[in-house]
Amino acid sequence: MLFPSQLLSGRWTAVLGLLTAFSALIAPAVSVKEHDFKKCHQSGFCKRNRAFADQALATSSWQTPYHILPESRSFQDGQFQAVILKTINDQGETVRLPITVSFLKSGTARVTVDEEKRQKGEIELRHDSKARKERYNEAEQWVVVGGLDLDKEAKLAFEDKTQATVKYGPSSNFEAIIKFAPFGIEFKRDGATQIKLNDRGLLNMEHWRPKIDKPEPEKKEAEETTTEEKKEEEQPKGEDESTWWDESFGGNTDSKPRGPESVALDISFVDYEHIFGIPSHAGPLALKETRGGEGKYEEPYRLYNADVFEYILDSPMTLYGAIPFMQAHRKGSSVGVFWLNAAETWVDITKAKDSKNPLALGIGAKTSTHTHWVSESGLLDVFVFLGPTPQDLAKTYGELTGTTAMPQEFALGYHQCRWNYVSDEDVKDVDRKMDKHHIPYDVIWLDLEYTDEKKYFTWDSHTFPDPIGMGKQLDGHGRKLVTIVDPHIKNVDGYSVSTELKSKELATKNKEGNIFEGWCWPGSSHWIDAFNPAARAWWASLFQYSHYKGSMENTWIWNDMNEPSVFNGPETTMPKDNIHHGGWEHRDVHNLNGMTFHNATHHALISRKQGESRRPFVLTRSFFAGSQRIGPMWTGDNQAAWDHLQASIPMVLSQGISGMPFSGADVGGFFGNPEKDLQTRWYQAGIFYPFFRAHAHIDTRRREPYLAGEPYTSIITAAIRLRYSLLPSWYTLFRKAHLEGTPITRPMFYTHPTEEAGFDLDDQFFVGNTGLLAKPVTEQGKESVDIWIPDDEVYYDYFTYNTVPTSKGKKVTVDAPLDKIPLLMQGGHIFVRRDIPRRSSALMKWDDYTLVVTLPKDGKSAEGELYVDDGESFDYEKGQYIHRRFVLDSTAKTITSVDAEGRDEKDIKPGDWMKKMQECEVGVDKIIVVGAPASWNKKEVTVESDGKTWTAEVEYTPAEKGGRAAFAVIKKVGARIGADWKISFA
Ligand code: NBV
Repeated sequence: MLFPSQLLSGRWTAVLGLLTAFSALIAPAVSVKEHDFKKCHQSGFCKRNRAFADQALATSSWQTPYHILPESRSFQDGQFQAVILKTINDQGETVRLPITVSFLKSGTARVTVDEEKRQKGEIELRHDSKARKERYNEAEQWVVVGGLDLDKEAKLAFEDKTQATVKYGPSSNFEAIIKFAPFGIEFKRDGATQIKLNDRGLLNMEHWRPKIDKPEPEKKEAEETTTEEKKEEEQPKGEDESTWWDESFGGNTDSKPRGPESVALDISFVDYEHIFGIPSHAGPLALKETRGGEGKYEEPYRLYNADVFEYILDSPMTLYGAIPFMQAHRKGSSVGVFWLNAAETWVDITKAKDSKNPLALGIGAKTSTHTHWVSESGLLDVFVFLGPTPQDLAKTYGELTGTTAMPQEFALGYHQCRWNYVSDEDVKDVDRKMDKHHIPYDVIWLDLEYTDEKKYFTWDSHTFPDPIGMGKQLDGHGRKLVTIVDPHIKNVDGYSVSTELKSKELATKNKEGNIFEGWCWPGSSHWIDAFNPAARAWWASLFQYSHYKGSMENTWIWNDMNEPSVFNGPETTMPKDNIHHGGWEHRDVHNLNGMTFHNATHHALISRKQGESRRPFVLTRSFFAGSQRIGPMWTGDNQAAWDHLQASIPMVLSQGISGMPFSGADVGGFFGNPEKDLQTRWYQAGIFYPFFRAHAHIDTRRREPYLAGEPYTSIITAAIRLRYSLLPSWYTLFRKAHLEGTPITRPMFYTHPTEEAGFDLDDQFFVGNTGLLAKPVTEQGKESVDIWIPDDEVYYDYFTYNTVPTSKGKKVTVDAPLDKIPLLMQGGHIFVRRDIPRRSSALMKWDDYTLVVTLPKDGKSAEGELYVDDGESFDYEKGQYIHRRFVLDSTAKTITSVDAEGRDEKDIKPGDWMKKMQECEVGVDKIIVVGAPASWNKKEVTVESDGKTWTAEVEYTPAEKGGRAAFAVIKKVGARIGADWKISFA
């Protein structure tokens, strides 16, 4: 039988590829062609599992066909093992599914279920497939970096033939009740049920079975039936086999050599109404229900990394990256799950009032959320986190999958990008103009067109004849260049990268085991298989300065299209029956693909030159759980529209609570030309994205900030400068994210987990623990915003020091004309700035600091911290950093700075950077105390540090009635930032 894809001759595939690429360039469409991407009913396994769920939920006597064989169970060293039997027919035939429940020291529990037959390779593959027989069991190797130590203290508290109860976790207050028949697991914390697995009986592991060929149905003459129509007709009475053995979509056929193998499970969050996570989707932070109804989605959330051209908003459609981590939250409690599976995955969400007492008719009943997870293949591997705080979840999930890589400091500056800066002269001109207009920036980016015909590692010699000259000019002000390098390699003779990729056999293969060929920007292309260690080593060699001519120490990389995007592939990606290193089908690893490529580039940059050891910078479009260890992501091809600006905020917040906070959206919008007010407002929001980059499509008008004209250019410049002045605080927050897995911009439910009115808010956020509360304007013509106040603390306006008339749980209206960013300071904090505007972050390296102290309502104390290191090397791993803790104590009448980790400066052998910090006496220039009481109305304060005592001048400005708070400025403090110091204001 010929599949449609085989019917297309090479020439036609080429034309098709070109057409797709071309239409991508010129298409004026406003939104994605939704029909290019599957809906659940077009994805065989999703449809089957939804149907299975429908049947189960409609049958009152429904019993899951899975039970644990009691005599197979064992419990040792924090691990419960047994065999689940799945009854597969009326004759009582069963298949064996080994289950392991691991209780980890971190308090996390892990449930893994495999299929014995596939595990042992006792299955037959169809179509002479070269694929592996097992269920994919290597996701862990890519994703999990720690936290797997077993909790040997976990105790089997009870067991009989029907169930086993294990007590585990901190002070043994967690409990897992493993029920044997029907199979299910209930997780409790302090005696109360939090999470239930298979409570609704939707567990479904499609076991292996041989294909039984049925006689061909009689052909209707004269009528041409399409493959899809044929499938519908073939519908059997019992199970829907129509997509078991092959499946077509959009003219591509997936050969499915292993037959049906999906894995599905229902996970219920008992008494939890708010659910967050599973990015990336363009929708609200709090996930919606997906089974239809007003204001709800009809489709499950989909996780299948894809190049979704002109994506739509408020949709559960898949996007470029996937993190299958979900968090449930209710007043004072957070729990979560992590579904470790890299295959195509769908998640249905419904909410229901559960009444423990059926006679209560729902009165007093609490809402629970029921989720249904379905993946196409692989193991069932789910981690259960019992919290109880959002911080606990961030920590335990971070222990497993890793935390944000500590970025170089420049990466937190402003990135100037467009598709494309057309020549090296153009780049140099933009660089000069940014300086002329006093607009700070750190990085300028080159998109596709810098290459010679999209051959990465080459330069177009007409337009970029002197990349080194260009790089040097940028370096003159400490600036960097980022070039795009994608995973598709042009299939052309005479291009050494392509020749080597082929001769060394390092590319992804097609189902026949030959090199896979598809279409992307360069035309006919091959894809590096970054799952292969040899491919990664080779990839690294390509980035050596001696090979990547024209790159230099300040060149960094952007990985785009790594979902991977294949123009003529199914759903614009790779065929699922392609084969990767180790014989794994693409279907098994699809969502990991982008991360493996990102990872390969990251390692390539570490080893560019012997002896050079700097933290790499690689931006990725596609990502998976664990990508945070490598570098930032951005939200892809958004549009220059107000609703896209709005959508960017929940998207970035969602990344943050899902362990990958280093994220941002294209400032200004990728497609289209933003009006000046939109562009301005976008910058005012963009300065709060952890990754702050402006970008634009090739067809858009030039829009560097200095082109906006007045008043826009000045307003944008002020916003960018605000970002730069706060860089010390941003960097400190990245350090926290690196150590503790914490989000950088934080939604209200995270910072105020007991304030229910804040759980649905996703348009305002705190900047880490600085106390800065921002609510960017995202609506056209809006000149004020209503900020919801989560607590009883005092709030000051960032710019005017006005005390904002707030009250807990109420909204306060804050004026926000175009030149004003709605930004409040919560009382009780000390945050750090550098106030001298410079051209780039590198030029601020030796500048003094400003401390801003916001007195709390009770006037008693304020606290904050600063982390600083050389901003580029790995020396911080050897203790070469300064980490201070600042405290204002009104009773003692002091402001102090001590080492936040109790280290003594004298005990740290200073390296070059620390020496220079000491020699240059980089110190505290001024301290602004906002809300300072009248007792601050004095001429001077005493400063003690480094064994000396001196005085510093104080300027006090009294409060204005009903408006500005009083504030004091301690001038020329003069204490070194790395030293202990004490200011007495008695
Ligand atoms: O490389 C060109 C673009 C890039 O500018 C954009 O940021 C990516 O998301 N790329 C996608 C490919 C084509 C987009 C139409």
